[in-house]
Amino acid sequence: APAAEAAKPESKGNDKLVVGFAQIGQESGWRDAETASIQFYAGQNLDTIDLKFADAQQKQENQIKAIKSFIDMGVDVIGLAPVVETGWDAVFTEAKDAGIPIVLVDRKADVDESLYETFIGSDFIEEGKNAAIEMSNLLGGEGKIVELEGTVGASAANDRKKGFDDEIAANHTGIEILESQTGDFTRAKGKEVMESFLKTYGDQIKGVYAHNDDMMLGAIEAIKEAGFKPGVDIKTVSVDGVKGLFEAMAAGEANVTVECNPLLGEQFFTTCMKLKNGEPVEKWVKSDEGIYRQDTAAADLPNRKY
Ligand code: GYE
Repeated sequence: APAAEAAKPESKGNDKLVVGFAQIGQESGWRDAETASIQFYAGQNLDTIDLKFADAQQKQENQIKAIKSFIDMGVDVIGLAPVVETGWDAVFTEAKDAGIPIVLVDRKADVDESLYETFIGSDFIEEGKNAAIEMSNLLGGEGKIVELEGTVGASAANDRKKGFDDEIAANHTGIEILESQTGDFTRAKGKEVMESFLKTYGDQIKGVYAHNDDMMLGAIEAIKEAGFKPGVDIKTVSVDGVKGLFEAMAAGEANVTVECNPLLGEQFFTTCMKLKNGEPVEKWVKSDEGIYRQDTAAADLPNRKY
């Protein structure tokens, strides 16, 4: 409609799909792969896609600012990987009032379903549950472990914890979590927190569960520096499936990674295009993912894309 077009300066006389994407930052190899996937797809389709990309450097306030500026630009669709789950109601309502659909990518937001169109991403509860089963198998159903949590308040951290805890409580009561602490999804903090766990609990620790591979790669360094063998003395289960973790598995220094797919670029833009064209989209576009273990890591490595 002409009236709507007048209110959308970027779209006016622009047949391209104009998308604003508010990325979290660059905390992990996983996120770098996601950013690359989104920018690559847009770059391959410059004649039909105009991508405005914002990096929020891990701050929700920066993501909110980016969304507000996308609303002012009058983009067709706003994509967001919400750093934390809560605190989005006001800005999502602004987008809705401006007639701009919101697509959540890779992490969920805790808002009324009417405030966003769809979530494209993984089932983190399922990932946590699978991680618990793998840990229990590695430890023969019994042992003390520590947990490196993701960013406080992030859906990927909340649900990976819940899925893991529920599965342990229901079916693997011989597994005891000595302590859980956030490592903010980064390698540096994962290492730091693991060092302090090792100081406190020493050889009581038989396993580490990390909410992402980057934190585990940091933890592996800490374990080695403390004189233990990661993957042997201390078993590891983490989430993502980044190349570095496959290398660690191939070297015998890690045990399992539960895959979480960051290559969402094509799905994201296909969904945005449907929304621009007024076509229906599913409320949750779920990723298809596997579980990878040490025994096949060397063979799997050449096929890994991130
Ligand atoms: O697992 C982690 C990242 O939101 C699913 O964020 C994503 C998570 C991913 O930094 O490595």
